[in-house]
Amino acid sequence: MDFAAEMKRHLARVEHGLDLHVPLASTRPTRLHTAMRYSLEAGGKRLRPVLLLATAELFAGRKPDDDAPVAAAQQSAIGNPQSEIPNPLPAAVALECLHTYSLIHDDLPCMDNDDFRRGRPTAHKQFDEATALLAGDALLTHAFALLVEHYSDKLAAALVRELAVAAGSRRLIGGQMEDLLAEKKSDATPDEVEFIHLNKTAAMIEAALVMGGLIGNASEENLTTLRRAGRHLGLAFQIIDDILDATADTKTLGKTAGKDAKAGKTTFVKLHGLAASRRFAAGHTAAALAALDDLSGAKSFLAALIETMAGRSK
Ligand code: GRG
Repeated sequence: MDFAAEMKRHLARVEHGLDLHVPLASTRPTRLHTAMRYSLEAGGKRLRPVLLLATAELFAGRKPDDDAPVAAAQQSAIGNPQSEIPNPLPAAVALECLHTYSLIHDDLPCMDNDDFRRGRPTAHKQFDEATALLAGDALLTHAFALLVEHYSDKLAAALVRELAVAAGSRRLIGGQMEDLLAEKKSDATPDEVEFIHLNKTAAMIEAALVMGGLIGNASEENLTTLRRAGRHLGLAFQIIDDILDATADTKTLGKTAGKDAKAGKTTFVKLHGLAASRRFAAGHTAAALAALDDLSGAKSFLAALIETMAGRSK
């Protein structure tokens, strides 16, 4: 397996999916659609949609023809080289829309008040607060519309449920609420920090793997294994995010670095120190890989992706 080529293929699918499944900036209301696309097209690692696509392929039962060029004539096939499973691309786009909404709202003056995201001015800086708020709202809503429009009733219900729970008050939004409260005090407990990581970060990564599994018609047992892998991967991802915030620069990250320490925020790094944080991240990465071992299928891309994420620099 050529990891770089596989990653390129998945990323091309995601970009194609965003082109295809998000309203064009030229359509009315153009300001809103322009703002939605501004934040989406700023890039980002596309980690969650790639995880979803790769997981769905795991259950598709046959290896994709990874060198197939992305030719215009093949546009309709790009979304789904494995025709025996439903096309995972609209769900991958839904996940990226939802994730991008959370970033836009997180950057708003009433939350993190950030000027810089994905290497660009944040949405409220580029447009205005009301437009950024509405672009986030619209991306959130659009995510669910995509799931309902593109999948059979039964699968759509399962996908909507998974995403709604992951993005809801007990998980993503709940994690964000606790994070905002924790920022106001410098003595958050390890338990509070773990709640924030599990819900603000790991929930959407779990959802990526589980939604991929649902599209691949994975068994209940395999869905549970995917959830476990996602949880560990998400925890590793957030600990590494905390480490990068403390050690990397703004240009490399594409978002403001050093914010946590400046705000006196209790992070994993503040609680445990850099060396122990690196050990915890490595432990969660190993646990995610071990969970993957419990699944059958061609797992080498997913395993390599998990390892790459552990060594990421942004
Ligand atoms: C506003 C409901 C609501 C939630 C906000 C996503 C989020 C929750 C806050 C952003 C700040 C943060 C550090 C969140 C933890 C999750 C995380 C590391 C998000 C950034 O994800 P990346 O690194 O971003 O995958 P890109 O830009 O690469 O997609």
